Amino acid sequence: MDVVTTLRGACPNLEVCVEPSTLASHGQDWTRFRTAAPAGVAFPASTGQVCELVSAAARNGIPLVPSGGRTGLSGGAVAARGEIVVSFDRMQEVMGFDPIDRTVTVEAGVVTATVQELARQNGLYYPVSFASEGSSQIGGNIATNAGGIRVLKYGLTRDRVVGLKVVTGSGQLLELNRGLIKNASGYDLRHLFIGSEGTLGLVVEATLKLVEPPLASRVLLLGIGSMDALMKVFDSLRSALELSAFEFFTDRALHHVCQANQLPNPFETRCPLYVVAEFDCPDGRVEETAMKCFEHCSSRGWVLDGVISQSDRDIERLWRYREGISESISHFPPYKNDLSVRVSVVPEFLRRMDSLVNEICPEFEIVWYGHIGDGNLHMNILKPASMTMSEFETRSHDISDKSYALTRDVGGSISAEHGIGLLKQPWLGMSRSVAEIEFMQKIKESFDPAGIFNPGKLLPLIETR
Ligand code: 2HG
Ligand code: ZN
Repeated sequence: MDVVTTLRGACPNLEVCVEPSTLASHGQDWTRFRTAAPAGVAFPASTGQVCELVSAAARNGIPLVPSGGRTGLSGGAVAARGEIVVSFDRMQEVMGFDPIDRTVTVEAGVVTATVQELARQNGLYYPVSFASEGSSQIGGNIATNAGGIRVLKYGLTRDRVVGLKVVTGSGQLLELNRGLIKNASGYDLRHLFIGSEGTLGLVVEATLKLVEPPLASRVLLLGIGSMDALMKVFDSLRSALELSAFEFFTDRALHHVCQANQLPNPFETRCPLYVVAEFDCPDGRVEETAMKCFEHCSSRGWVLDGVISQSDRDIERLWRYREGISESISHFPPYKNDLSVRVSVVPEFLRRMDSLVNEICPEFEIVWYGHIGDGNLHMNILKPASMTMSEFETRSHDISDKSYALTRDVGGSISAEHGIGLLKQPWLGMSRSVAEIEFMQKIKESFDPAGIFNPGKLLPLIETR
């Protein structure tokens, strides 16, 4: 019997769709290197239905691919091997807001921007923010421990999750931490699920901690001459101001974002590097400090040109130079790398990585941007128009072998915030030791004994059928 018929028989009330257009849309995320080929897409409408679905899948050895807003960039939500996709599109309820605890409890399918808006309506702030927040879902954010642009001040998704409900591989519901701030009662299983990329269980509900909103903020867009200068600017700004973001991009990135969005060049002269820095600016005194800092950096020759926002519209306009980059190059398509190193290592790492890629594939264009204040660099290698996808993928894999070895040698990670997923799986050993991977496998076995959750993602594929 095929898996869809088996599942429909075991869970008669569960919606399982086999429409070709739904299979194509829900079997894919934003990665463009695999073709979607799921057997069906399940749309559970409640936690109870998720439990039922998972126990039926475990009994029958049916692989499940959890799927949120499908904005991932590592293939974590790609179903290319006849799996059942589990969509949370019908689990989008806001369960509650607690003004004393300052938490919001939501089902896994609630969109990130909805949580931000809910916080705003209640005079609070949900600081996890990134370009795809308008469609990414909380369950997916938790599965990848999403970061984004304000990690510098507010931390990652992990730092916001105070409670979690997950369904494990036997269909059992676990309620983890229950919104507590302090809980010294043993292993904090919640943190195992955060960043587990859907390999240990399905997140069905989360309680998220909100924070006090910044009173007001300002954004600086700066043109900078070199990486060393950029690090000095970072140091000056963070000593003087309460920075909430410190992002960088190169001249090539600026070229693409301007072209795709018809944006004017921000300055008369082109600069090798650009920074978008946001800081809390509650009063004129802070603004004065920012101006002094800017003058100091300019007088040292670290900053070549710059502009400061004067209004909320300006803030939005300046952020577009950074936030629009990923989309502006998506049609090439790019071979994406989401690397992290200690901040102190960034200039040397960038130099070495640039010359390594140029040596192996001089014809490839590299576009760098990212959350440099956290040491998180997005290295995007663009496919030359004349090259086939399969040749591009092979050549990019050659680059990965060497670039990830370099990342390992400087003590970095091959994934900072996008996850290992399917695309980076062959190189997991570049960031994790053999012993670590063995422990990860044992942890997976204990939560998912039938091996049904996202097989082949993060950890190597073990055939179950
Ligand atoms: C960003 O920071 C996103 O813009 C996407 O994480 C990164 O496109 C990328 O490589
Ligand atoms: Zn990013």
